[in-house]
Amino acid sequence: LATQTLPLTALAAPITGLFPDMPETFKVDSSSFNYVRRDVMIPMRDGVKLHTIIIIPKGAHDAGMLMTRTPYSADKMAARTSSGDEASSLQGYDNMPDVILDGGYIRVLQDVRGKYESEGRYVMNRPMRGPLNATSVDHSTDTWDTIEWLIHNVPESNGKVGVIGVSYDGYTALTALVHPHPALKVSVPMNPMVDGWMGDDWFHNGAFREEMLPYVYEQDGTPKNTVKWWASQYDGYDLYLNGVSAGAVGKSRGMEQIGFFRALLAHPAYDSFWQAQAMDKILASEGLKVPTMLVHSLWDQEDIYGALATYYALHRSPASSANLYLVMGPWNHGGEIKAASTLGPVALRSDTGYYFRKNVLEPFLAHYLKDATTPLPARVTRFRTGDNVWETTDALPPAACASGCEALHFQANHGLGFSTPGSDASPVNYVADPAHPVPYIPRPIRPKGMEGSPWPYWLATDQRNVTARTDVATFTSPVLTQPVTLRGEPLVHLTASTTGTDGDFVVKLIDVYPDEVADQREMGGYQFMVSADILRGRYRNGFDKPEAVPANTPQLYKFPLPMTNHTFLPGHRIMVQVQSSWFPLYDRNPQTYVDNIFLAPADSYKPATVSIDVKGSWIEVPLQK
Ligand code: PG9
Repeated sequence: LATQTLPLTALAAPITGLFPDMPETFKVDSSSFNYVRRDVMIPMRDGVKLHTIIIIPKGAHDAGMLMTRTPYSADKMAARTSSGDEASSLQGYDNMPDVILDGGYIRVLQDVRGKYESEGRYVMNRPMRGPLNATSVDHSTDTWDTIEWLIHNVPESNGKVGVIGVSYDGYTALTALVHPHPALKVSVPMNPMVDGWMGDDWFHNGAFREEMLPYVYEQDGTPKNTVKWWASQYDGYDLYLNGVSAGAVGKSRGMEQIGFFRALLAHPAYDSFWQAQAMDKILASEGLKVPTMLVHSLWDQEDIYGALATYYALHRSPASSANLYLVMGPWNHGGEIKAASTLGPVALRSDTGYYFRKNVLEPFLAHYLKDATTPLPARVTRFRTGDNVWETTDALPPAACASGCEALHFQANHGLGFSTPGSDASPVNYVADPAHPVPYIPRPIRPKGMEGSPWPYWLATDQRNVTARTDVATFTSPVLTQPVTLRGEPLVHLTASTTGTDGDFVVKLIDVYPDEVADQREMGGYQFMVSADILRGRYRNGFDKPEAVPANTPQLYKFPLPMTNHTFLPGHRIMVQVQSSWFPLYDRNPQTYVDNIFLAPADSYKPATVSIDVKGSWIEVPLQK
């Protein structure tokens, strides 16, 4: 009450009693800290200033700079300053304190334009300047302008900059490679978002990842994610089922206000909007001029497509491949920067995250940012699951089983094997009912970011939770007597008909553990998915040209599955499952052809009988002989 009557000038004067209390700005006394933190606003070429945090080990000189550009708050990434020790200030998302501290790097964290403390307007995936972006700025110019500022304003540095980051921040590490600044010496895109339509965050082969709606809502609704998604049901299965289509769910929450949501609805197919912003295509035409280590997680639940698509796109050119390195490990999204001796319940027998950081990433960064005499790692370093070993090689096998693969045939009586099926192999049928879609994880479904969500490791979920469903077709090999190693991208050749006029096909390659596993009893009979994906049937003849499926007419559904590097051990069995929904991660296909599934009316969702031609279906697998 007293405050209301005091004149403002009185605030500065010493007053006894309750007032004044809180200082207008509290200054942290950091003189005893072992690092110096600078918060700066770096001007870009169009005048917009980007908030940048620079963390410098005390006494540093001639140090390399390691930068991450992020839409997830630079402040949060450097938030844990409670101990005055630099290790503590680098605990946030995307930091690898061991690599950064042991390397003595200057850490640079920047809010991308329009997010958190940076000026400007945010665009979800801001396309590069060109047909989709008529402005003078994009992530590549913002990176260039930032590096230009850093090399002139951080006297403790040696003028060499590396960019590094996971996911969105891996995407910004890729955009830095377009017309790169000469001081950019190295880039490490980890699990980067590369092509949102083909197989990363927004769609997979045309099926929309409906559970990304909350991410779009929060990330693109306000600069600081202050407006939070609201759930109308605890179980995501009910929420999205009641909402009918993904478009209707978004509209019910006012998402038409968000430009990116409108763009999703306007571009359900792989048209020029998606093609022109795919970073693998952009970099293939740009050429790779900066040494780059792509990091891929074999169980990446968010961006399983991008790193390898970029690898294959660049590897074709000798000039680009001279700068190209790849690591693939047994990780989920971002698992490589954490302790990783397990993948969900699957034991890996050693800390694979630490191994990667110490033996592969550290020397790579040191070579380019500190000391060129540090030996470089192999061109490709990869982990093989099953027998759990690291291996190195010069190059990956050809993409999508382009050569050297063998057919793993569907067989009679739900069998699976390398010999061609006998004439007794009759079709396998199931009824796919959009009113009861197959859940991708056990219900209640707690999606990404929600308390208790199994999202980070869902790709390693035990598939027994759906095997008994009558709308999941299962084919299983006899018990293996020899190890079977698959190394590459399997290619599905599924021949099936449907009574509907559209439909989705999910194909899963599964390692079935023996009935009993002596040293890990809970793994007895576990059905461990090693590679799986979905194809929206309307795109079977071209991703840019949706076509109705002719009812009751066998069609070929041919599509690659994600990279695998796995040994099925003796005593295990190989299993393939086919189903027509993976809900609510992917929106439901109404199974009646409509122009735009985002807007499918409730009465278009109809059950359909799917008939798999067993004799005409197999998976080409990259079998190591
Ligand atoms: N996978 C997340 C993402 C990247 C790009 C666009 C949308 C989402 C991420 O983890 O950053």
